[in-house]
Amino acid sequence: MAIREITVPDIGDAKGVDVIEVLVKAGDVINKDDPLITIETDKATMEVPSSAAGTVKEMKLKVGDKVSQGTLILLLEESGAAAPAPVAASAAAAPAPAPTPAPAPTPAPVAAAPVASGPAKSETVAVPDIGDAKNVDVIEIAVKVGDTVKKDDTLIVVEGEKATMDVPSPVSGVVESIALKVGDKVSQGSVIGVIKVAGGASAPLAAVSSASTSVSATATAPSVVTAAMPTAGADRGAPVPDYPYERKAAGEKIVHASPAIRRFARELGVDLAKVNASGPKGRVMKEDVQSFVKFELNRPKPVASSGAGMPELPSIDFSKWGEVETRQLTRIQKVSSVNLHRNWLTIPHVTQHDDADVTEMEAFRQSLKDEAEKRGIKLTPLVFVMKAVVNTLQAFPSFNASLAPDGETLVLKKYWHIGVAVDTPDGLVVPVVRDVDKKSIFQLSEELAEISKKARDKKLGADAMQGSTFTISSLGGIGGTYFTPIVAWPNVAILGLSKSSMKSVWDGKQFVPRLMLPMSLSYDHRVIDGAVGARFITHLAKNLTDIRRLLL
Ligand code: CAO
Repeated sequence: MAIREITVPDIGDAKGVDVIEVLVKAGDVINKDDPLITIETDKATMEVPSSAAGTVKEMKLKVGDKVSQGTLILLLEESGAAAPAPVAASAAAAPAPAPTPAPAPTPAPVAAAPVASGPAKSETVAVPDIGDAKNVDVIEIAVKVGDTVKKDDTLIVVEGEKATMDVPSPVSGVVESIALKVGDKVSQGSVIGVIKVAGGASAPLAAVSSASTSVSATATAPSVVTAAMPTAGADRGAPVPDYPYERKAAGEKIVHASPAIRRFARELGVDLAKVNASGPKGRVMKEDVQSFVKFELNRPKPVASSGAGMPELPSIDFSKWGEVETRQLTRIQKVSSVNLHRNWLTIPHVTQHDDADVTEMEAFRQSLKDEAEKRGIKLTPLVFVMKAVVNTLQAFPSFNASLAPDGETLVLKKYWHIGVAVDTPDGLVVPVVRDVDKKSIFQLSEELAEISKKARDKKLGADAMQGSTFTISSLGGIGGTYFTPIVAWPNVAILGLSKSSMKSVWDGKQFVPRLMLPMSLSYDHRVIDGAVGARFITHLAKNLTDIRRLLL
C-alpha cells in the first residue's frame, strides 16, 4: 500500500489560514472527498476534503496551526487499486483530480446597484461572486430592516457544500428591505435587499471582484463576526440560574460553526444559536454540540414551566430550608401533566357555575336502589347526570364538537361519547363511555363500574380513552363545592360535579330544604359564548331537577 501525502490544495490567495477543526485522526478510514480539516479566513470557513481514500497513518496538523497551499495535512495509506501516487506528490499537484474546497469562496463585497442618486440614496445589494457555488442555502440573515450597517458588516451567511460564507455589505447605511429569508437558495446576483446609503459617500458600486482577490480585499475589513455583531459569548446578559445555555432561537444571533458542525447539529436537531461556543472567536465546536445534547437529554423536562414562550422556571433547592423527599411522578401523571398544561395554555377557559336542585332525582335514585342491588349494580348520581348531559348536548350541539386546528371550522359530532375522569392511585385517567344516549342508567352504571375498576387495575387500553365528545369530572363522592375543570382537548367543554348538600332554598313563598348539586362547567371561549354557556348549564340544571324532561 502506498503512503500518500495529503496537502492543502489551492485556496486562492489565502495564506497562513487558521486550522479551526481537525476532523480525522490516525487510524480513521476515509473516503475521497471526506473533510479532513476546517480552515478559516476572515470571511469564510472551508472544509478541506481528502483527495484520496485510505487509512490515516499520521495527522500532521492540530487546531490553531496556520496553513497555506501545499501545507502537509496528513499521511494516508491509500486503499484500493488506484495507481499509487509518489509519496512526495501533493494533492494539488497530483494527477488525480485536485481536492475541491470551494476555491477560497470568500465573497467579495456585495454588488450594489444604485436605484436613486443624491445625498441619501437607496441601493439594491446582491450576492457577489461566490466562486462556483450556485444555489447555496441562506442559513442566517444577520440584519433586519431598520438596522444601521457599516461597509463590510455581514448581511447574510450562506452555506455551500464545503464552505460557510459571510456575505458583507458593500456600503454603509440603513437596511430598507430584505428580500431573503433563511432557507432561500442564492447564487451570484441574487438580490439581498435595499440599503439606504447615508450622506452620499457610498462605496464604489461595482464592487464585485473575483473570489480570489476578495480574500485579500476584505482581509483587513472588520469582520462582523468580531466587530459588528455580538459573538457567541458576548451577549449573554444576566446569567440564568441553573440553565447554562442562551435562550436564543435560530436567526437571533450569528453562529460561527463549520459546515461539518452545522451538519452534525442539523442531524441531531440542535439549534446552534442555543449552543455555547468554546472555540476560538466564539466558534461552536463538536464538543459544544455534544455537551448541549447531553445537558438537554438529562435535564428534567420543564413540566412546571410557564410555557407559551415564557422563561422556564428555575429549579430550586428546597433542602436549603428544611428536610425534603423527592418522589418521581408516575407515568400517568407525567402524560396528564403535559396534556393539562397544553390545554390550559391553548384553550381560553371560562368556568360557569350553577346549582341543580336534585331533590327529586335523588328520591328517584333511592327508590331504585333495591332493584339496582338485585342486579348487582351501585346506582350513583353520576349516571343520571350523564343522561341529562347528553340531552343538553343534543340541544346545544356546539358543546359536542371540536375546533379544527386552523381555528376556522367546528366539527359537530353526531354521537355522544362521554369521557369520565377516574381517580386512580397512579393518577387521573379518562375512559370513555360510548353512546350514552342509547343506554339505560342501569347499563351505564354497570359500564361505569367496569371501566373504573379497569382504570384502577391499569387494564385500560389506549382505545378505551379515545373518542370522547364531552367530559365529566365528578368529585361528588369526595366533597368540596365548586372547582375549575380543565377542558380536555379536543373536547370544547367539561362538567365538574361537586358534592350535593341540603340547602335552604326560597320557593317563592318560603324557604324549603332542597338537595343542591354544585356544577362547574368549563368551556372553550373560542367556540362557546358566555350566554350560550349560561343557557347550557341552566338547561342541564332543569333536566336534573325534573328528569322526566329527558323523555321530551
Ligand atoms: N353528591 C353527593 N354524593 C355523591 C355525589 C354527589 N355529586 N356523587 C357521588 N356521590 C356518592 C355516591 O352516591 C356514593 O355514595 P354511596 O356509596 O353512599 O352510594 C359515593 O359518593 C361514592 O361515589 P363514587 O365516587 O364511588 O361513584 P361515582 O359514580 O360518583 O363516581 C368515579 C365514579 C369513577 C367518577 C369516581 O370514583 C372518581 O374517580 N371520581 C374522581 C374523579 C376525579 O378525580 N376528578 C378530578 C379530575 S381533575 O379535573
